[in-house]
Amino acid sequence: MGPPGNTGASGIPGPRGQKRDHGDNSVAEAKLANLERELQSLRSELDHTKKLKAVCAGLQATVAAPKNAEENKAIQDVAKDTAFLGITDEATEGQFMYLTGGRLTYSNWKKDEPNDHGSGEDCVILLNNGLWNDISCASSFIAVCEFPA
Ligand SMILES: [Ca+2]
Ligand SMILES: [Ca+2]
Repeated sequence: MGPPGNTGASGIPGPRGQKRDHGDNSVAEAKLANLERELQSLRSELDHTKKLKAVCAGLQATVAAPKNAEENKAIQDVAKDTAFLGITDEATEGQFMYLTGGRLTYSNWKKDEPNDHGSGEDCVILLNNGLWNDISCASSFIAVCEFPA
């Protein structure tokens, strides 16, 4: 076998990139600031639903979510007060799902609810009268935990 060949010559350097225009970046910066703010509010909303889940998860249970009128009444009787249900539309606005997954199979909305009022309402409470209202996940209410039978 012969000796190894010579190293090839290095290639011609590519053309210099065009100098960037130091024009107006303030529009992009403002957009970025807006996005950051939006992200922050989304994150805090997410934290609240996570907390809601965590309330019962620590007890190997889930936040109660009625699947029929009977269960709705049962939760109402246990709670004796306005209480969070294990239901949210945080993933897709207007499409309420159980915290445990799956689309709602039963609902008992108050008239004109859910209305996603104000800056958004992605959690659900059971009112004293048994009807439901969507509210901000940052609100404070009790939650009823449901233990697997
Ligand atoms: Ca909503
Ligand atoms: Ca509402």
